[in-house]
Amino acid sequence: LDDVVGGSSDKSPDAVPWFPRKVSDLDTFAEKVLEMGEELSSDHPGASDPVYRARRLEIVNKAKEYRTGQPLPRIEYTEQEKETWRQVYTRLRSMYPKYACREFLHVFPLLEQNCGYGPDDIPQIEDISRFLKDCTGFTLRPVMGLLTPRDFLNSLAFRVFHSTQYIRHHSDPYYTPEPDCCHELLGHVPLFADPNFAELAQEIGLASLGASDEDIEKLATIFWFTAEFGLCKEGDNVRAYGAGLLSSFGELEYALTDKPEKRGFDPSQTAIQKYPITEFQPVYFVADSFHDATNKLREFNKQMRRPFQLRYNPYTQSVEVLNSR
Ligand code: HBI
Ligand code: FE
Repeated sequence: LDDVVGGSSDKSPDAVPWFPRKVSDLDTFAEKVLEMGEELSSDHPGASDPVYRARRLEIVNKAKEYRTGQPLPRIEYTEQEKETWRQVYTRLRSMYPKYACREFLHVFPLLEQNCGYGPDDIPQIEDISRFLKDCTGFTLRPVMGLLTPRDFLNSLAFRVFHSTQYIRHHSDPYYTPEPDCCHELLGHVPLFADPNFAELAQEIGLASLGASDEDIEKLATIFWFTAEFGLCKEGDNVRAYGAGLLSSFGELEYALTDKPEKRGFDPSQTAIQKYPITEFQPVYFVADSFHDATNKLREFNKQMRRPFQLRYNPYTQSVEVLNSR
């Protein structure tokens, strides 16, 4: 079986890329970050601040050392970091009632009651992860920075979300060129507590295991237009559920005006839509519901070619490989 599925020595064009089979296999991603894990690119607002860089290193080193089963690192945040959080939290929190989807608005007060969400301090991922596990089985893992799209999506198959723990630079609280804890904890976390969204996210993850590079690109694009920039219908209204929107007041407001184009979520079209990464999106996709989006995605995934089938076993948090050639 291993000769065919996930064999790393096989370099033939239709060889199946290696993929994690069990949740502890995700430990192999701990030191594989794309950028800004230990370095900061020159256009990052914190790049020339040695104190910020040293602090980042301290936080990402804990992520580098973390292994499955250990308690998640607790970070004692500085007054300056808390102040940045306060500014972001306060401004976004006031917008949510008008712009966020109903699932997000249902969960947010529960995070305030159970996980230390509030303007005064940055919540700890250990507390959040326990809460999510109770809701949907999702857990968090610390990460040094950006993972490859393949690694990042693969972890969703196991209902694991990689979360950064550092915060953006204090000089510009309303801007970050990369995911930080404001984006993860305010944007992503609330939706992972919703059973229907959790299913959608896991479905993207399962489809990504052993997928071709071409299919990974499609799935990453689907992730972009759902989990990052997704809109959904609520009666006659449209609301936001994407984390990129829910962690950016500028784009959250803009997305729900009639300036951008809005199309219905349709995986075969959504998967090939081009998008800018440093500007507001010109096009958004609107889901009828998470359940409907999941059904459409399952249908779409059937046309992806993999020489095997997978079954997720939630008792062991592992995937079983079936019908391998
Ligand atoms: N890595 N840590 C991390 N967080 C993300 O949100 C993330 C990533 N790698 C790739 C990625 N997002 C997206 O570009 C999609 O390709 C999945
Ligand atoms: Fe994100």
